Amino acid sequence: MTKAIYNSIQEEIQALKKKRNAVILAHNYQMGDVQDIADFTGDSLRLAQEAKKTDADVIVFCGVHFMAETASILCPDRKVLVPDLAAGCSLADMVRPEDIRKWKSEHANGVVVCYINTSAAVKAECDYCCTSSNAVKVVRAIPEDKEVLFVPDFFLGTYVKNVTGRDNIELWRGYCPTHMLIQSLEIEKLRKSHPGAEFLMHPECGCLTKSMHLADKIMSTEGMVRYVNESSAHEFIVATETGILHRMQKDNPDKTFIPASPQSVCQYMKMNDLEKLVATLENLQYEVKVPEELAKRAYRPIERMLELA
Ligand code: CIZ
Repeated sequence: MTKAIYNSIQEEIQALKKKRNAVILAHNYQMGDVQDIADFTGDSLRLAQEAKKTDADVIVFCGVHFMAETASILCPDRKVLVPDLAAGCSLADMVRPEDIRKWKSEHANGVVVCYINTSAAVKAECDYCCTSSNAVKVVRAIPEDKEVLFVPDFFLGTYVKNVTGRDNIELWRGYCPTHMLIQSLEIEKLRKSHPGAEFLMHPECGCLTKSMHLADKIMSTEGMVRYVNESSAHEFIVATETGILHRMQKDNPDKTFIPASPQSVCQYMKMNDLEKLVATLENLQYEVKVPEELAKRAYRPIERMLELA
């Protein structure tokens, strides 16, 4: 059989997508050309919700491993594929299921809230899941007399503690190395050199503990994207992984977006590319399938979050 000839790799991906009845989901931190070919771009929660709604037989998740696991948990009857199995998450790797079991055994009154950046095996040990857009809401829903064990992101946990004013929150000491690069000194300089710019900060940022007061808004990536579309400001300092600037700039060509730290590039997010996407669709590789028993347990904290959100 002769191989079809395409004018561009994008055309080839579109043809393969049709052949496989696939949907392509891309996280806000993906490379621009991967975001552009995707059917939906968003944060992990929005993408998982799109996965749940889709009629497609195949879900290609361009993001990192825990995100594909979440899609597999929510859509057990679909084939969930990732272009590169090595695209992991350093933050998610900072806590293991046995750590949670030990933590719980030391806090009999504790309720464990895990950030979505955790493995399915960790989620299965937790009571509630949350994202950066609903962490405050999730924690507020937990009775005041219960101790909250927040895992794994120390900075997001600190933000939640600050906003809710709750003292009984224990924080795991995990962090995202990419967001850790965003530090207060750079922020202070940028605020001075761009006095008219609005400053948007992601709650995973390393500067959060010192410079929370400097932010106009502290938001998830999806919150930021929505916000810049609606704001009347023309200039924004954006403190998160730089991949998000692609979507912001595309939706708002007349506005200026300044990365708080141009070095804040997640090496794992950038492992997916168009060539790998072709191989994914051609060979139906690489499948991420959370085993049924584990998926059932990991679904509970996600379901609680979705009910609240
Ligand atoms: O939930 C996500 O996708 C992450 C990791 C961050 C965010 O704020 O969107």
